[in-house]
This record gives sequence, C-alpha cells and structure tokens, in this order.
Amino acid sequence: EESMKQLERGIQSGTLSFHFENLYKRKPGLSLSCARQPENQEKNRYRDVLPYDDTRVVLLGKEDYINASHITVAPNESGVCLRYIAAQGPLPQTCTHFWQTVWEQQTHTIIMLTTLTERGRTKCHQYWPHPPEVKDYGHLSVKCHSEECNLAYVTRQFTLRHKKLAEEFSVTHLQYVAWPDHGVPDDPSDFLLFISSVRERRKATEPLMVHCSAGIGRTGVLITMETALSLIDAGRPVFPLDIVKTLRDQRAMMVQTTCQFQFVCEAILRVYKEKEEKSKAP
Ligand code: PTR
Ligand code: PTR
Repeated sequence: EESMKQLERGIQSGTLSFHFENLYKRKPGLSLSCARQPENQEKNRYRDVLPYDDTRVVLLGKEDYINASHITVAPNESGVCLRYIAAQGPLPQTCTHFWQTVWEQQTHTIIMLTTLTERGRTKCHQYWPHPPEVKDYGHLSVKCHSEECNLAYVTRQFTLRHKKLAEEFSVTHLQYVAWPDHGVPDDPSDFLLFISSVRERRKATEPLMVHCSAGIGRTGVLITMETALSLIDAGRPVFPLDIVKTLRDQRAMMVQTTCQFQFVCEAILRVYKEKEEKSKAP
C-alpha cells in the first residue's frame, strides 16, 4: 500500500514531524470574539485556548457560551461524517453549561481523557456525582448508577434528566486515566483498545463529546486516531497531517506536541501493518 510506505518513510526521515511543526496552530482569519467577551472570560480554563466563533457550540438561551467546538470529519466517500464536540474540562462555574451541551446536542457518550488532578494541579472539575448519588445542574439532574474500572479506563453510567420536561436519557462516561497532559498514552495497545471500545459505542449520527483539560492535545489525538481508523476501514489512504489541519480549522491547536503527533503516526502505521498481516494470513 502506497500510503503506508509513505507514512513509514515520513516517520523515519522526520519529515512528517517537520511539517507538523510548521503547520499553523490556528487558522488565519477566524475570530474568537465571543470567547473573549468580558463576561465569558471566567468560563475559559486557559486564556490561550479558545473556540472559534464559527464552530463554537452555541447554547440555547441568553447565556450561550461554552468553551467547546463542533468538529466534523468525513473519512468515508459515501459522505458519512464523524461528528464530535471537543471541549475543555469543565470548571466549577461551567458544569451546568457542560450538561446543557450534552442534553441539547443529544450526546450519549462522553470521552474524558484526563484525570482530575495531575502533578498537584487541577485539570478538570469533577462534574458528576459519585454513585449512587443524584446531583442537579441547572434544569438537569444527573444520576450516577455505576462505576467500573479496568487498567486503563473507568466506565460510568449516568441518567440525565430534564426536570422541567420530565424527560431523560442515558449517558455513558468513559474516562481514560493513563495519559498525562502534554504527553502520550502510557501504552499504545491500551489506547487502541480504548478507541475500539469508543468506536463500538458510537452511534452513526450523533456527536461524541470528547474533553481533556484544555480540549486540544489529548482530544486532538483521539479524534485524529479515530478518523484514521475509519479511513483504514474504508480502504482509503491516511494522511495524518491533513487530518490535523482539518481539525485545526475547526478548533485551534488540536494535537499539541510533536510527541503526540508521532505517537498517532506510529499507532496508525501499526494498525496498517496488522491489517496487512491479517490479509496475508492463510
Ligand atoms: N496558559 C495558561 C493560561 O494562560 O491561563 C496558564 C497555564 C500554563 C495553565 C500551564 C496550566 C499550565 O499547565 P500545567 O498545569 O501543566 O503547568
Ligand atoms: N496554557 C496551557 C499550556 O499550554 O500548558 C494550556 C493547555 C493545557 C494546553 C493543557 C494543552 C493541554 O493539554 P490537553 O489539551 O491535552 O488537556
């Protein structure tokens, strides 16, 4: 396969990383003015990580701002899209907005790629109750039914209920815990297994909610990887740089470090090779 060879050469020679480092972090010409409004500043976890106006998630109602972006990629010729909402880790004052987003965008799966604290610093507020508690977030209440851990991730089941409408739906929470910020997952096999469980759960039409602390580094890696796997499944070539550029056109700084980029490229190559070996097997 030509694109596999190209990927392998690009990794070995360092040209892929070189081009990654030269890729723009933010698409020129896109504004961030809503995120910069004085009343919205305390809703941003990091001053330098903001959603574009064009792709930001707009909440219903007067206070419509959350630090989250709509991301769409089309890895399939039939025009089937993968949709995501890439978000920062909620702050104490934005948990209500986070659940409002889950409700309004009807996302049944939340992928969390951070722990609550790392090296003594807060990375994300705990925006859910412990099982079997119920907690209110504005008009919504969240009940946590269960919490199950395996080595690399925790699975939680929630019921989200709109108190005024008396409607509810269930939400699955998958928290990957073996991945520090600015770094790469401790184990690529664990990470690939995690992504396959994400892909099994994914419903074709609804967006996946994905967040880490800033919602760019680890979130960008996960979305790049899932997109690549879908391309490989569809028998289409994978160009990781193109994927990252497509993501950065929708949320700035997606995939943060060169190490993270290399990690994804190597993981993609590994999947390619495994697929090739399987097809050779008698
Ligand atoms: N850049 C942040 C800001 O502008 O608000 C400040 C900041 C810097 C916050 C680094 C967190 C940072 O990461 P760590 O917690 O790993 O030092
Ligand atoms: N200003 C912070 C920094 O550059 O350290 C913002 C930041 C924090 C950026 C965490 C990325 C971070 O990683 P992630 O998106 O994976 O949570």
